[in-house]
Amino acid sequence: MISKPIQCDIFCVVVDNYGDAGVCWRLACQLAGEHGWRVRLWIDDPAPLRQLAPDHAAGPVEVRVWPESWPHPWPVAETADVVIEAFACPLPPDYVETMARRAQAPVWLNLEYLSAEDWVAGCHALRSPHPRLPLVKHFFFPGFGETTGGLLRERNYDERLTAFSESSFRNEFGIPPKAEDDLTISLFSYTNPALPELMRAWAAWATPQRPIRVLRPGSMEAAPARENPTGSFSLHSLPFLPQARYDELLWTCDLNFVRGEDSFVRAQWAAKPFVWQIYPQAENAHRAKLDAFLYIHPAGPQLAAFWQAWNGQGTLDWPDFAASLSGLKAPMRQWAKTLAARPDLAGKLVQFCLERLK
Ligand code: TRH
Repeated sequence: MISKPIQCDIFCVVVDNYGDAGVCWRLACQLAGEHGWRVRLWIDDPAPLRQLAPDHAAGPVEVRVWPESWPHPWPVAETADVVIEAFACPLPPDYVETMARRAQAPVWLNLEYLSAEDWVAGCHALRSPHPRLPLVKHFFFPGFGETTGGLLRERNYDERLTAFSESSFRNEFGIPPKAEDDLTISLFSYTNPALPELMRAWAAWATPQRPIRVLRPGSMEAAPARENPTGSFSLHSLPFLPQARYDELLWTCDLNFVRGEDSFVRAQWAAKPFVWQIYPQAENAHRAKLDAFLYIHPAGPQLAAFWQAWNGQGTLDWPDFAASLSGLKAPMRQWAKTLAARPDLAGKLVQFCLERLK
C-alpha cells in the first residue's frame, strides 16, 4: 500500500558548483508544491542550497543533511515510496537494504544528466535490477525529445514572467533604465580563457549609441559598476540571486551567457538569445553534447561558430555574432514554445512513478 501523500526521498551529492543542488531543489519543490508529495532532500553539502534558496527552511521540502554515519539498521518507516538518486550518487547501503524490506518496493530512479544526444531516448526508463536484492532501479533521463524525461519547468513560470517588472529589477540593482539600442548581457560562466578577449571586443564594439551593460551575478556583494572611458561599456557585479530571481535576470537581458545544466535550461525558457558554456568533461566528451544540442536547435547553424569558440574551439567573432542577434530572437521564442508544449520533467516523473506504485 502506498502512503498518501506519496513520500519521496531525493539524494544529492554536491560534486561541485551549484548545478547538483540546483536541479535537485527545483525538482523537489515541484514534486512537493505542484504534486502534493511529501519530499525530503538529503544533501551532503547544504552550502550551495543556502545561496540558491536562502529561505529553504520555510518549505515546501524538508532538507536533511547526510549524517556522518547512518543508523544501522535503517528503519523501514524511514524509507519512501519513491527514491531518487541524483546523478548516480551512491545511496547509503543501509537505506538500500531497508528499501528491500518494505511491503512494496519503492520506485527507485537514477535522475541522469541532461544531454541532447541521440542515445538518450533509447536509455530513458531502462531498468537495472539490483544484483542481490528484489529491487529495480530505473534510469530517468531529462531531455528535449518527447520520448525522454523532459525538462524542469514550473507550472507558474508564465504567470511569474507576466507579473515581472524589468524596470523595478533594474532599479533594485542600480542598472540604468533600458534605452532603445542598449544591449544588456548576463554573464554566468566557468573560468574561460576567452573572457578577456570578449571583454575587449565588447569595449571596442560599444558606442554611446549602442552601449553594452554586462550583469555578472555571483559576487558575494554588489560592487560599483566599472565603465570604459566613454561609459558605453559597463560591468555590473550582482550578488548571487536566489533561484527564482535568477530567472528575472535572464528576462531582463537581451543576451544570456549560461553554463552547466540548470542555467542552460532556464535560458531556453527565457527565450532570449543565449550562449552556453558546457561543463567540461574528460577527453572532450562534452564536445559531442554541445554539437548534439546545436544540431537539434533551430538556430544551431547561426550559433555554432560563436558557441564553439566560447567553448575553446576557434576564434570569437563578437561583431559577427552581434550582427546575428536580432535574427535569433524568433527561433529562440519558437524553441521555447515547442519545448513548453511538451510535458515537463516533474509531471513525467510523477506519471512514471504512479504507474509503478499501483
Ligand atoms: O553551477 P553549475 O556549473 O553546476 C553544475 C555543476 O558543475 C555540476 O557538477 C554539473 O554536473 C552540472 O553543472 C551540469 O551550473 P548550472 O547547472 O547552471 O547550475 C547553476 C545553478 O545556480 C542554477 O540552478 C541557476 C542557479 N543560479 C542562481 O540561482 N542564482 C544566480 O545568481 C546564478 C548565477 C545561478
